[in-house]
Amino acid sequence: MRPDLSSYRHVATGKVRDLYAIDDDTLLFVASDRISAYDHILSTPIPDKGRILTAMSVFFFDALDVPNHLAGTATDERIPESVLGRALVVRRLNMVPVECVARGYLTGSGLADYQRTGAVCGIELPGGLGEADKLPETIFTPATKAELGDHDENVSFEAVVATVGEELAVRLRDATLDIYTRGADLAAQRGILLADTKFEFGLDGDQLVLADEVLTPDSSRYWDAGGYRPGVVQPSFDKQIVRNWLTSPESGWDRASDTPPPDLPDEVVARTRDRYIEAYERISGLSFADWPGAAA
Ligand code: Q0N
Repeated sequence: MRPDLSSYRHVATGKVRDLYAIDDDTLLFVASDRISAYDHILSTPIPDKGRILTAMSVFFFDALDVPNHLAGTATDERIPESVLGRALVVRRLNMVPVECVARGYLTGSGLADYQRTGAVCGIELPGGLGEADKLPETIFTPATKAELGDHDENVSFEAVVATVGEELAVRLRDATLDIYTRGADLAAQRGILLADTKFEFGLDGDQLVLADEVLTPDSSRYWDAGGYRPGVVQPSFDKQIVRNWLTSPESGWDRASDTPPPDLPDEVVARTRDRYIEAYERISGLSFADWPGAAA
């Protein structure tokens, strides 16, 4: 008999994920079906998104050769039936307060910083780079949670050294670049580019442990390699259908306004769900139908 989710104390909430305490050493990490776009959490969930992203995280945790926070299988008996397939039992760690980002391509806040300063997180880049260009080498571009608002702030490697010390800063950078490279190689074999990605690490004593979700479309920018055209903003592999609809006259929504986005039409929901499944199945080579927790 699986426990009810209400038997666990809620310990942290993200925009689309939640953490519960199982015991002193163990947490339940739960991914929801919520989706964000243009800095809004949409009112319409994407059915199975939480299960698909959980399946992707588990695929990559298994494929990567680094210690991770998983402390049970996807069918662990401590997982409540109500969240089966979208929850994982994880080891409680001392989280390192650094968002560990690796970038292989220039876009988003990295491009904005480059255009302003010629550098990203203090790393000087060659001149003449533009939107979506591949970088000469993968760079470590750490960020910290902003004091106000929800946008992370890019910081220099020296700022990370000041926060966690040189030894740990170097381990974070090395692990981040290694894991990005492994993830990008796996995706590239399936025709998908990993533009950039964010990792969170924790410590278990002296051991550096990969935590949070890994290499999911929520923590990463995935682009279809077949449509890659440097110079313009690349369509997001997973969210482009939602973005296109929200910014079309059809939605009636003004992105610049303070109003929340409208409910998504069923067709946009269904096509977006299919994109998440396609991303999982293409990258992993596995079938989502085999993942636990499907409605009976
Ligand atoms: C932890 N966050 C930030 C889920 C994700 N293994 C762990 N041990 C201790 N703390 C954390 C983890 C993990 N992962 C990670 N906060 C606490 C991101 N959260 C926000 C809420 O939902």
